[in-house]
Amino acid sequence: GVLMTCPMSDYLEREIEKRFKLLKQWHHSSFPEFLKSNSNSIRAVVGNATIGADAEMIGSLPKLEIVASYSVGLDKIDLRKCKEKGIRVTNTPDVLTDNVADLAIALALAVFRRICECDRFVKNGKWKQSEYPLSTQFSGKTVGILGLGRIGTAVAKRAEAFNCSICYYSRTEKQDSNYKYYPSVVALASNCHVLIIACPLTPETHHIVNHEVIDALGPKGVLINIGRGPHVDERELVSALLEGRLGGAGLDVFENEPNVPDELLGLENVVLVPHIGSATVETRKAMADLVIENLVAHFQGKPLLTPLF
Ligand code: 8YV
Repeated sequence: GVLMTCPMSDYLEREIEKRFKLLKQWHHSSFPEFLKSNSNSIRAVVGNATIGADAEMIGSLPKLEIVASYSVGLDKIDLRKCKEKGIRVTNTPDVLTDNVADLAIALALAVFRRICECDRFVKNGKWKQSEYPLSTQFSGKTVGILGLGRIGTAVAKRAEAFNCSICYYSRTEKQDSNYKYYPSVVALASNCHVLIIACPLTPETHHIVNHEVIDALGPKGVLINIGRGPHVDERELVSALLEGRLGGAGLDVFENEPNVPDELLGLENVVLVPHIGSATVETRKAMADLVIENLVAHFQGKPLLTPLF
C-alpha cells in the first residue's frame, strides 16, 4: 500500500490508485489507531511540503521502503531516520524550477511597480479621483540571491534579462559562476536592492534572514521569499516593515502556513500569495508524474528517476 499524508493532487490520487492500494491519512481521524491496523501493509509514503514523514511516522511503519515527496523541498522528511533505516527518498526537482523562478520575478515586479495596489486602485474606482503615485523601477537593480541552486540560477537568468546585476550567497563560492559572491548573508543584503531566498530549509538556514540581515537590506530594500517561511524570522520581518526599516516584501511562504501575521494584511508595500510557486496545471502534473514514475521504478527494482538516496 501507498500512504498519502494529505490532499495534494486528485490526478496523483487517481494515478496511484491505478497501480497500488492507496491509503489516505486524512481520512482517518485517529491516525495512531489507523496505523496500528495498517502499519504492516504500507511500503511507500507520498508526502508534500505540508506533511512529509517525521521520525514518529517512519518509526511506526516497519515495512516502509520509500518516501516519495510531491515537492522539491525535503524539510518535512526526517532524512536522517530514512537513511538510518535504509528507506529511499525521492523529490520533484527541475519540473518546478521555471514556475518558482517566474513567481520570484513576478513578486519582485509586483512590489517594485505596486501592481496589486494599482489593481485595487482601479477596481475601487479611485482612478477617477486622482492619479496613482509613482512606483520604483525594477530593471537594472542589484538582485541578491540566497542559494544558487537550480531555482536560484533560474531566478538569476531571468533577472539578467532585466539588466540586473546579480550577486549571491551560498556556503561555498561556485567556481563556474560569473555572479559576484559574498561570503555572508549580511554582506549580500548590504549590497543588493532585492534579496531573493532560494535555498533549501535546513537547521543551518533556519532564520537565515534575521534582524541583522533585514537591517542590512534596509528601508529601500525588498525581500522576496519563494523558499520556506522559517528561512525568515517573521516577527523581525513584521517589525521591520511596520517601522519602515525594510522597503517591502513579496512572500509566497510563511512560518506558520496557512496563518499569515495580521500585521502584514494591511501593508501596501507587501505582496502575499498562498504558497503557489509550483502551482500551475503544467508543473503540478509533471510533479505527479514524477512521483508515480519513482514509485513504479522502485517497486519494479529499476533505478529511481530523482533519488535523494
Ligand atoms: C508544493 C513546494 O507547494 O516543491 C516544494 O518544495 O513547496 C511545493 O512545490 C507542495 O509540495 C505541493 O503540495
